[in-house]
Amino acid sequence: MVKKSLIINGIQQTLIIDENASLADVLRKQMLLTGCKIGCGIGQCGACNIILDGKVVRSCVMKMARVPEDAVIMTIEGLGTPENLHPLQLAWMTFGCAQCGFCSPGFIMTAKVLLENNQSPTREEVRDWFQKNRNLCRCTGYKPLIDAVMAAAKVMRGEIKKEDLLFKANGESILGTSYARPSAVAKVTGKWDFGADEALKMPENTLRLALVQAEVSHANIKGIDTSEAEKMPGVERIITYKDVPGKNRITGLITFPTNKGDGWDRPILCDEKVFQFGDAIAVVAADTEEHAREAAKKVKVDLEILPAYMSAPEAMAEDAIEIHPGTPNVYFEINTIKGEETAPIMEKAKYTIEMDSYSSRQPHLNIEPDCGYAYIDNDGRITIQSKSIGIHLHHAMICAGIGIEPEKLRLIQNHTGGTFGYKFSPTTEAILGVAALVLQKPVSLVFDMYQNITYTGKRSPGFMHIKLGADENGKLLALEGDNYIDHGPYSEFGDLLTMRPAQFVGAGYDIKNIRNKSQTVCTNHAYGAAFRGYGSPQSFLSSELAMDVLAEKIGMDPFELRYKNIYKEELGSTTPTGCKPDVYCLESMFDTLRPKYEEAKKRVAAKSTDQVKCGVGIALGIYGCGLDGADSSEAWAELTKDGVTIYNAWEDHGQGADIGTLTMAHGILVEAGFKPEQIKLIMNDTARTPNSGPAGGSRSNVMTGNATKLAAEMLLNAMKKGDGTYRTYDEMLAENIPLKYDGKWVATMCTDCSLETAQGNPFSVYMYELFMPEVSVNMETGKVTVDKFTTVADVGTIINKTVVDGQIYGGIAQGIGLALTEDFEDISKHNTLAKCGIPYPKDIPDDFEIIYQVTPRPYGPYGAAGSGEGPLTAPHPAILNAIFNATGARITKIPALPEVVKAAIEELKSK
Ligand code: MCN
Ligand code: FES
Ligand code: FES
Repeated sequence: MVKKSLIINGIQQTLIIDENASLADVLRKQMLLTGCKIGCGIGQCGACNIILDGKVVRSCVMKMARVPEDAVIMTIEGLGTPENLHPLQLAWMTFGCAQCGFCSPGFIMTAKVLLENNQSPTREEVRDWFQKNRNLCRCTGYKPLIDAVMAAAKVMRGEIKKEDLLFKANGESILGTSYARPSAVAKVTGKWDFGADEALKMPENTLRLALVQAEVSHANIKGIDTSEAEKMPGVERIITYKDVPGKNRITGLITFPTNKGDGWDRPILCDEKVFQFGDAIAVVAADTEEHAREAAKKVKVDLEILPAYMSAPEAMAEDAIEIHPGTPNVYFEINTIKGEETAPIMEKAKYTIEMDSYSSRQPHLNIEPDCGYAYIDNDGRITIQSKSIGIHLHHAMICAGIGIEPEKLRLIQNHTGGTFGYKFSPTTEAILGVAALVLQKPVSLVFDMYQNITYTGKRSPGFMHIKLGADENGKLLALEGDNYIDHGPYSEFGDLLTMRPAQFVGAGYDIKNIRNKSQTVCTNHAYGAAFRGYGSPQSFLSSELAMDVLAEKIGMDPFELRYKNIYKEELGSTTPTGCKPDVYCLESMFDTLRPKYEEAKKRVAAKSTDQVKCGVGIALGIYGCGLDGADSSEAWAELTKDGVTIYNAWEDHGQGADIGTLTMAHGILVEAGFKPEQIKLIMNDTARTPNSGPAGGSRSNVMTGNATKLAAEMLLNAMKKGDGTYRTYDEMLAENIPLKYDGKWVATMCTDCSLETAQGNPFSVYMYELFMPEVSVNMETGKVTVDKFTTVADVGTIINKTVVDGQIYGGIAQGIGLALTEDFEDISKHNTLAKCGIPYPKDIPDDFEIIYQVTPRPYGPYGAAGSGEGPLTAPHPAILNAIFNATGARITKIPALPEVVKAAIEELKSK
């Protein structure tokens, strides 16, 4: 230990520190300056960037020994206050840069140093600077961040006033505006505590947990020896499956009765078997995280290694044993049977094409590692706070496994630094619940990035086969498919996911006859979790590549082939599930894109050289807003002395549940003169908010939006007087009129898809998007760069413009990663953000054009659809189509890494 004097945020401080500790740890744990975030912990993400003696420093990898005496340190807490924001902080709010907000302090501090040294940077200089300082953002697609720095620079140069940056409501409705989200101020000032930050501030008797995790992918457990670990310093107790009071299973809540499993296949703590790498075998509770982690290393597990099936074909092999004895490895099948038998039609079709594609095990790569804590609240409830994006859903999934009465379990969502769907599955919730119950003390569990990557769910790979038949004019006649979804060892939502290819392969096109079979396969690779787009990226990879292959065979422009075949009202076009789409909006979207496409073709042709070939690609993507069938949501509105309080459980990944809720309610309440700041939000606590359903399937804007709007309407109606004016709070009380209203919205117009044919009307509202990337391919190295991205989106009425822009930029950025770099196949290699191929600022184009078409949706609140998943439906086949357009090499497996593209180019040359 040494004494060190530091000037932190303008104040001289004397600290006793361990010279081996990182600067980030000292700032966070000793100073509680939690605006400095820990993402990767190894210098890859910039979340911990602070300023030290005028330089940007990644504080997680800066040892205290290297921090000079009297160093001048500035963290986000020292920059601006909510009352007096720095121009960068204001600009971050204006441009919607703080989606989840986890990366915001690091970016803002990095940008501050740039602007101190160069008040007039170019956009490219800003991008270079962020790239150099390793700043990663998984939510925004980077462009808004560059916009924000450019705007802040203008303020600092005195060209615009700080006050002019932010949109102000002025008594009008904020619907469709850029009104900043309520959480923005806290996010840009570093005051928005995430789970790991709150865990540091818990009471002294809090026990810190560490997991003993499997390092093999499939094994029988013969014994667990905790004796040595129990003697380690600080250890309070080691918990194994024997201590779990309940069923020790997380139930996957089987969605469809034709599923051959029972859904009780995922242990909270492994008892008989290890099913995948990372599975939790025991939990160590100790006084500090370091002690818990050290002790965890001493737990000995006696294993009988079994063959590990790391992909669907391996698990389907004839000699493969059942991963869950008693349940076949292929445990669910769904067939789309639409129209006439396809085989005779294919035989007569003038043109047929047939192809396979493979959609990868994309990792979510949220910058905030998974974390949570639990305690027993004053009402005796086990209270679990985590990144859950389905608090009521998870309540039902873990309650019996922990072994408590439902009313004794309370789930609360913490501020969440991005999930992109992985938190549709419970992660640490049940373990935290068991630990709090067994230990009767508060507990916390914080993953590091390695754990976050290796032991959270992933996008399920899709092995997709497709055949298309068309007549002499290119009119589609029939589609056949045969698909396998590798869903890892746990069945939760595997059947639902497998329903998606049944609903979305070929979606967007008028195809009267379909035979498409999809099956779910249990494997020992990472368990399948929801991931933005949920089944649509696998589906559109198949059909949107196939459309290009067909266009090539016919000798038609891929744009024209699509245009000819898209849904048209006059043709009575129906979806693959045989129902009318909510709106027919694709034709006009293509009309809008056509001139842009023509320009792009000329542009890429002009740019192409022998060394670097350029191309343009097209794909369409569609996704439903909701869970299948009569999905529903609930929200409450209550009049208070100061305004209105809205209660709902619209969980916030970072997408903007707060601004969504506020705008939905304000759009109604503005009639009675309420200002946005008079609307208070109480969200995401099973003890205080109604069940609004999970924030997945891009359902919330439609479902919870409708419920919230309804609750506000009910309140407004109750407040309305005969003369058209509105009662005050006191008048309502005096007249004994209830103050609180319950808005319940049910998609009664929907039906489940038949389990025999997949025919039905599963979604009330869809979102539509066209993708047009322009790429350059280095013919030597195979490296692909996306130079420009144009997209036409129809998400209905826009509720908040900045939010939707951000969803689209961020979703497409993830699509670029999906297409070109991201993977989690090799567990021994794909275990850091960088090695998993996360895109850095320079991997995403700054030349990004979003064109909106607004087709109001009959069942959407104010006519709105959702927006979260649309941008990640089909950007990746569009990129592969652009690579083909550039080079003639057809890539059908993602990611299209340079070596893959290079090999395809070489193969082409050799033909
Ligand atoms: N919205 C809008 N106008 C529309 C449509 C949507 O303003 N016409 C806004 C909504 O108010 C909401 C956002 O767009 O703030 C997304 O709405 P919606 O599509 O209904 O999606 P959900 O709120 O249900 O959020 C979930 C969705 C999914 S499924 C994933 S996965 C996802 C996503 O949103 N993960 C995200 N976006 C994400 N964004 C961030 N930053 N981080 C994640 O983890
Ligand atoms: Fe420090 Fe990622 S670079 S947390
Ligand atoms: Fe950047 Fe979420 S806002 S990671």
